[in-house]
Amino acid sequence: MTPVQQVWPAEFAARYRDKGYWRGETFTSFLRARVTEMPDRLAVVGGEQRWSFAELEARAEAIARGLLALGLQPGDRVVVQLPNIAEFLSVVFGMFRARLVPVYALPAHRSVEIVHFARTAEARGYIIADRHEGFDYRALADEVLGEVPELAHVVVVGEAGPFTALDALPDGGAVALPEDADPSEVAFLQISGGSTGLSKLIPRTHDDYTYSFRASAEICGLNPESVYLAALPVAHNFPMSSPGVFGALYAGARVVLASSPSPEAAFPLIAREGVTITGLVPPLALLWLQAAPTTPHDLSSLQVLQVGGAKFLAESARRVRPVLGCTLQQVFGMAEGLVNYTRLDDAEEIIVTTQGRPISPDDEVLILDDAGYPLPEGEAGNLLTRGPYTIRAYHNNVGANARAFTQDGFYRTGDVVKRLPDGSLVVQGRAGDHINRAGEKISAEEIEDHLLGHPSVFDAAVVSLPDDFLGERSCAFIIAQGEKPKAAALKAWMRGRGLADFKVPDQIVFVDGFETTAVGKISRKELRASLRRRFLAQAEG
Ligand code: OOB
Repeated sequence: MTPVQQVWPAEFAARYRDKGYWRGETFTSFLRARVTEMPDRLAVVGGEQRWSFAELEARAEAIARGLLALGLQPGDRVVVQLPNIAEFLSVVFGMFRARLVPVYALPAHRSVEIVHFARTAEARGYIIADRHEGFDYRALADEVLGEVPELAHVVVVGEAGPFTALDALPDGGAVALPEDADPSEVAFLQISGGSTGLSKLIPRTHDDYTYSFRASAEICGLNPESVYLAALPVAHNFPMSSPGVFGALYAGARVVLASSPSPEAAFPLIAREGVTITGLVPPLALLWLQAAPTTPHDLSSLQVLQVGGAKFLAESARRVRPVLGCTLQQVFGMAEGLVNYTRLDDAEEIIVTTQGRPISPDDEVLILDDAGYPLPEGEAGNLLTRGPYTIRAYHNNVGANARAFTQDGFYRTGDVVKRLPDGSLVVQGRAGDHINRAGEKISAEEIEDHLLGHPSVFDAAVVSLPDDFLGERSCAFIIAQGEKPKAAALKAWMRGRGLADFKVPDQIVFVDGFETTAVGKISRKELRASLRRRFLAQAEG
């Protein structure tokens, strides 16, 4: 089994420790600390469940023993695909206690993605919910097991069917739990938005991740009186750690898990639980702004609305304070590390027009031109970064994975940004062919590969188009061969491939050919750009 690791050069690691960013904390040790300080304080609310810190820890320990008794071993990787339910937290804290390594999948992922994660991580287990939003994850597990039999242990929250129920794990009473992890060890594998091809796996250590959510909790003003609503899928880095559920628990605050981010599901929870802070992607923020003025639910407890994952336009951003009566906080982050926040006491103009500034004084930010030279202050260019919670390598860091990092360890984010004199960043766009559909990242290449698998598709180019609601939507330009398929049939066929729904192109446009130059084919990148330009010009004209 390939070991999972994340290593910073010794001089950097020493500096990050000296400066107090890396404090030797682990997930297990910080939860222990909260239990010691405030055992009976309510920590987690999800569905019918209401757990104190002590109860969360006790459940995690029982799960840790049960998973080891089942046959998993410390160091094993386990794909965790759970919706926003309380058990998400007992399961992952249980895994940390047993030194098992979660690989976080989103509820929207289907067999193509899960098989890819399981294979890349060499996972030995898979933890799912029975059903969520009408989808049966046990059927998905069957499908995945057919392709990855090594994924021997499937554990189900709810009705287990042929698998093992979380509630019926073997009695681990006699199992000895391992020593706590070394804080420099990898705690989990997070998945990247995926700039090219399939998602990469991101190894994050206890040291670096606890720093990122501890500092985030402070920037977001969390304290034991705060109530954090996890509205977005909690396996995503934003609701997980910016400050997310972990930052909230770290601060001794309460976490409330919403089964859906819709106003219908979230507003009653805000009123009932006195939610003080939550995070949304821009399209959801627009829905909330639309629904808030007429809701019967009292939203007055809400102090901070975070918006991130994709660009929140200033016109919308300006409406947050007047409509919701709370402070907007823009969050520009990435699963690979760097997270930027507007600060709660920033001037309103900074809050609505920028995507914030880095968490750490030791986040190094470079803005370079395409040749790799630094640009004068204020000019937009490629953002590269390195720092105390930004990875230096992906899992399996070869080929394209390795090319995401410079020789001296900077991560090429793929984002084009400019920096204002106060250090705030303004996101201008992306350098890569990447569609940011309402915060969900889609690689053009990955979708083109799928389309090319269809017998009637001769060639395909997938591009992003501006969309009033989603920010960006995906459009596939297709050259058909033989009988031209119907767009709806092609979309249905894509779904049948077993990939996440959000990756199915929103729009399909058939074309007779793609432009080539005298010299031959133009690059995919130029082709996508030109298709996009011509389509938009036509739509306008
Ligand atoms: C967050 O993480 P990922 O890994 O799903 O996506 C990262 C990419 C960034 O490189 C950027 O292209 C885009 O998402 N992005 C934004 C943005 N926040 C993220 N683009 C414009 N404005 C923003 N505010 O999306 C993520 C991780 C942690 C916290 C927040 C978001």
